[in-house]
Amino acid sequence: MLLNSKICQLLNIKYPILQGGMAWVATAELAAAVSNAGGLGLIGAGHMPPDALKAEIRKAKKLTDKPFGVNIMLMSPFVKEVMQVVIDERVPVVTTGAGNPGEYIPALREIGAKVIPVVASVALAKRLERVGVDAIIAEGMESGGHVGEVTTMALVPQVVDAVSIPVIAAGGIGDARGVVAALALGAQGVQIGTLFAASSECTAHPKYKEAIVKAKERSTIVTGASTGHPVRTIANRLTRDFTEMEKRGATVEELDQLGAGKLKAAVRDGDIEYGSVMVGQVAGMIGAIRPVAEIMQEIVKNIPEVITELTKRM
Ligand code: TUI
Repeated sequence: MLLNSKICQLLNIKYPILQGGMAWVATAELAAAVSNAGGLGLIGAGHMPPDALKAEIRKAKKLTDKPFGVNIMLMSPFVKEVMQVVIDERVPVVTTGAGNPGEYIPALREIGAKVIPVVASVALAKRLERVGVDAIIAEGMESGGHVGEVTTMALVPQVVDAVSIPVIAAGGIGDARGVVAALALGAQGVQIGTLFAASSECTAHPKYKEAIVKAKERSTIVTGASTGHPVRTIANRLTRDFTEMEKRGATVEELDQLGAGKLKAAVRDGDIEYGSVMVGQVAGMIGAIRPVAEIMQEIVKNIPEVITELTKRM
């Protein structure tokens, strides 16, 4: 009953569990696996050129007959072209990150795509509700990758109170306890990234996935605040160099130069020492690489048990 949320009806899915649209990590294989398991899989467009995204969408269409979406990273140099690809391919759900998608919303709504921006603040959530988005993903700073400054615990209820469209909680959710907590905060659904990145179907380099399994709760660090694009990654040689350069007052250009290509190096080439190993703080509670269906079933099975345990304590 609890799982029969507004998000399931809006997106035509069984469970209100979205997979984060992680650049380089969230390929067609992962997205299709999550959609086949009853959630909403997303392809992370990241900095993909339009042709590569089109190929990835076509691959996902072959791997699942369920709805799936595309996450568009608004800092991408190809943002306009990749928006056109999702429109041409009639992708049913578009999530956006790292910016304000306002100007693209009319075109996406015209093809009937559901538009769900990721926000890190109440102000942007309110602005986007007025422009006509279908739901909001409120993402706390526990997340991996590009993060805001407010935790999930504090952000989600404030966004829930500020808008009347459904809110999906993201950041710091790694099992059924996290899902129930998000629902308690008023969210209608959750978005989960790091846990799905550590799945068998995720095509990321085995060393990247092992880094998630090995991580503890304090293994990640946020760097890049001085560039205006703070990013959470596993602390390693790259973050040490980055922090040193930030302390020495390096320019944004120098810092961007240091970060260029480092996410791909970590995720695709397995360079976890000098790559940008973007993962969330929940990495500390992930103990094994498991199939997506098993991860999903365990969460769904444990939700009523978590709630029962809670009510016993009342
Ligand atoms: O976008 C993400 N997470 C990401 S994007 C990414 S790729 C990247 N690579 C190198 C440097 C930076 C990013 C890796 N992880 N999450 C969604 C998200 N969006 N979190 C925070 C925001 C956000 C932040 C500021 C959204 C809007 C915003 O301000 C826009 C405005 O106009 O107010």
